[in-house]
Amino acid sequence: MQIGLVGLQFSGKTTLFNTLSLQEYDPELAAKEETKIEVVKVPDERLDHLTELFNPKKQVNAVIEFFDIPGLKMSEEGKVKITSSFLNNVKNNDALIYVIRQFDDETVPHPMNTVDPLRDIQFLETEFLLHDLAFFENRIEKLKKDIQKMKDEKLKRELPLAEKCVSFLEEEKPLRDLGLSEDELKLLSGYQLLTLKPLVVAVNFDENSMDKFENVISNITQNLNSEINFIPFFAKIEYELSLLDAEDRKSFMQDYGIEISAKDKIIQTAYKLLGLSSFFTVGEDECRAWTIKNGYTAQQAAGVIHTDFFNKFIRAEVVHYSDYIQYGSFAKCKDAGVWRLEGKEYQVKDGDILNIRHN
Ligand SMILES: Nc1nc2c(ncn2[C@@H]2O[C@H](COP(=O)(O)OP(=O)(O)OP(=O)(O)O)[C@@H](O)[C@H]2O)c(=O)[nH]1
Ligand SMILES: [Mg+2]
Repeated sequence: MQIGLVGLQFSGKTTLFNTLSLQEYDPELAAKEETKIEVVKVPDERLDHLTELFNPKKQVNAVIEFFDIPGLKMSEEGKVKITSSFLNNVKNNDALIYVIRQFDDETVPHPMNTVDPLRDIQFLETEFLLHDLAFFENRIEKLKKDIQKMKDEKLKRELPLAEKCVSFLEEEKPLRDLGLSEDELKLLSGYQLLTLKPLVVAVNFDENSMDKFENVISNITQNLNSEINFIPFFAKIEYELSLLDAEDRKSFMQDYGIEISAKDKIIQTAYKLLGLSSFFTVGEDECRAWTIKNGYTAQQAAGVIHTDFFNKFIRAEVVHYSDYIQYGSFAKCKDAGVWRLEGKEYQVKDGDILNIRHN
């Protein structure tokens, strides 16, 4: 799973990225105009606990890939403009996080000169909307020609869908709010539409702007055409805290009134937003968390571990994490009747411990 950090120049993307990936902020590296990629472990206390119990050779957490994309700058004509390299970087992601600046700092220029989070969000939304609209205008023209040439049922179904998307975009609404069905989403899946990507807006506050928090968020929500998930965070403070050891970090977080770190908030929200959950495999060699989409069957989950497990699937042995913790061993789980053998259609639950039986 790939998540892109997107925004205007100097909004705090690299500072957040370094907080997520526990790297030191290097101003020279941060100034380079290239996308940086980091694989970030998904923290999971349940997995930590399983590792304590099984004492395996290694623990493997689920991971998310974060892409730190260079921000949009003021051009020579004195305007912030979207570029094709920026769009290409954005397209590749499964979900987007807009990193929006609320912090005030005269030494860090804002590319639009003033701090105005609502304007910055609307700027990105409008540009992405126009991108999707332009895509559909070309696509519809091509579809009409192709439908005349060949009698393709799929193309015929795509045309009204494309037209529906255009009407929605023309009302200045992002496609993620259109409530498309599974089938419709499948038809669009090859197109990397920007306003269809799940979105979180992370607003970067500083110590001085903390008390404006309620006002800022309500001003944004009242003026946007879309219901958006917000994550307020403090890039600079949280970056500094991420460099401390766990205990100091906890006590400083309490001092600042930060209940959940930006890292945990972002990962939790991403999981929820993308409809993801985790299952575990355990053993002497490794205890591991695997990421699946909600609703995956046991066979699909087996396929995440290995395609052979999908093809040669027989049954899954299943115990839920909470049952395992309650009873303390697989044998005791069997006695209690919470250890089950499930077939390929079984829907895996977040926190299931699986052992796949295969040929
Ligand atoms: N005062 C203050 N400075 C911040 C905050 N967040 C980031 N900065 C500073 O702003 C500057 C730019 O931060 P980056 O994280 O590199 O910004 P960016 O969004 O990655 O910028 P580009 O990659 O150029 O688009 C750095 O000097 C940061 O230390 C903040 O919350 N408060
Ligand atoms: Mg950066």
